[in-house]
Amino acid sequence: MRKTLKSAHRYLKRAGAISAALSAAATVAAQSTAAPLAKPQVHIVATGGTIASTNYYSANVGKIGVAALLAAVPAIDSIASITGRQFSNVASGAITTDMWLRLSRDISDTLRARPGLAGVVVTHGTDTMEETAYFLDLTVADPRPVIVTGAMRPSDGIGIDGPANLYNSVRVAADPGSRGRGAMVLLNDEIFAGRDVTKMNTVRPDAFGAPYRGALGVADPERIVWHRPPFRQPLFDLTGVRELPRVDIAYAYAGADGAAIDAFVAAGAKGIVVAGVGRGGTTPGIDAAIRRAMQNGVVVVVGSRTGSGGVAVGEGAGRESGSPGTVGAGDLPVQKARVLLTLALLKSTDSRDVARVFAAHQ
Ligand code: DAS
Repeated sequence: MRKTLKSAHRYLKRAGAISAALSAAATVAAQSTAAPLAKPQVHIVATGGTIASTNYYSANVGKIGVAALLAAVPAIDSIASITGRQFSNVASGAITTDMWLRLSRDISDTLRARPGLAGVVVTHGTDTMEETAYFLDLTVADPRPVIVTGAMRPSDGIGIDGPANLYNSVRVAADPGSRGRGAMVLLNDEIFAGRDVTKMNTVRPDAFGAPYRGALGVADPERIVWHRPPFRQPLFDLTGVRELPRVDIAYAYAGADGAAIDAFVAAGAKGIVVAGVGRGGTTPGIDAAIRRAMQNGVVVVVGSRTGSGGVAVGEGAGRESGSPGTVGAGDLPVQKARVLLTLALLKSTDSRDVARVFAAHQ
């Protein structure tokens, strides 16, 4: 009983601390001038997803906030000094490009305001986590790490993975070896580069992988193990960017015509990524629509729907499939190629420039 009260007291204390952290930006400013703490400081930005859900497999899906997420992992207190912010509480299918912009700025601003912070953890739905992680990887310039995590099982499920993922993400965010590695994804003890990671299973706790390049490291019980030295690709500066251009993905399949591409162009797409067959192949109908789109100034990138392996990179990569002038996605999955094309279009709408960007990000 005493123990229960003690942990309830600690929970309330933590919940109070978090709501104070949420209440005003001034709190963040105050923390930056506070005396240095013995434990590393980690900031958590919660966006929603299964990790923050209850009754997930029912018609009445519930939500829990960042304070309750932390309360489920009391051991975090022993490894880091935590602050938290509720950015949103949505399934990741509801994350928009506008939210990417705000989230990236929010994280960069927090890191700038708090030099004592070791790193940031973002909790996120797993469905589009890889896209958000890649966007943050390409836009948060600070060398301190951003770890994106979530859960495959809801917070009130059996054998839940959320608390372990959150705990390990805080460990990785606090680990000096994380510096200079950009935004990463951690689930199931594995650490992946934001660029390389993809969701490969709809339900299993080991749903994430990087089929072409492999994991960056693992969160072992006694230490964080890194398999490769830090490496970052060129970044994009979001200063002055108010909105991101529309970029859509068109899926190729036997007999596909160009209706989807024509519709995307009509809807205002500035870029289109084609999920090509095999090594970036298309269909006669898609080729014709690609030519029409390019005549309208739309930049077209061709990737593959296969899930692993690359397509030729560089302007004219689609020549093989009958669409010269397209840009090859390399080994980026189409949903990642969409993120890169969205940012590349902020700099240039010339497909030759975009091809150089794609080449630089392989
Ligand atoms: N609810 C889904 C999402 O928000 C799945 C999940 O988080 O695992 O992406």
